[in-house]
Amino acid sequence: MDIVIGTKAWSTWSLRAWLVMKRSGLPFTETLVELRQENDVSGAAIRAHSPSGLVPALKDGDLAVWDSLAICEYLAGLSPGLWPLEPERRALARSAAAEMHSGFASLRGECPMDLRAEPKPTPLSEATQKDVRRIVAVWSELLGRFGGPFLVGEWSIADAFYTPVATRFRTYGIKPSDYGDTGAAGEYCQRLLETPEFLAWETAAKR
Ligand SMILES: N[C@@H](CCC(=O)N[C@@H](CS)C(=O)NCC(=O)O)C(=O)O
Repeated sequence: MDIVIGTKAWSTWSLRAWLVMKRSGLPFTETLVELRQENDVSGAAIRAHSPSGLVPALKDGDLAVWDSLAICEYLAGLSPGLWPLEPERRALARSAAAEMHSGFASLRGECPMDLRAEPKPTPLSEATQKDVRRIVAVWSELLGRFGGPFLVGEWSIADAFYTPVATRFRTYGIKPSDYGDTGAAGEYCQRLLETPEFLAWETAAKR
């Protein structure tokens, strides 16, 4: 399998799928497309691999899967353990991942991931504060219900979906404790930034 990803410092959707690819334990290669090149150079390079013109895409023989959540679902079908087996945990992990996949537009627009940026506290709009409050509530609820260390216990696809959020919190100086956290969410946020898979991605992003 080959995973087509964008610039590691910026591409949050690539990061999510790549983390899951790594955790799957399946052998893979990666094709990196540098984003934001002029004259549609990036777009043309992506379209050569991805029918949507977006990264990530996963190529497996003549199959091209072109959306981060679909890639994760495909990998979960090939490798056990990426979603929890127990229906309750699985349903809540999927809910959390889906809410991230389709939501939090204000946070995503206002606080883009930049793994090369120096962390700096930044004032947030009302809409982004609302997104942050909701994310902290989701984390707190699931960590409280299942006891951690990850959202539904063991690491799952849901944690891949929130790893870029943890980088944004760090870069823009967003403290979960200012948004209703009583401790577990902040610790979880830090934990996401300390997994070996994320650290490997971050090192490559800074190179
Ligand atoms: N819903 C898609 C979103 C993918 C997406 O927006 N990817 C961005 C990069 S993170 C992209 O390819 N942008 C094209 C470009 O920057 O040229 C997914 O989950 O994979």
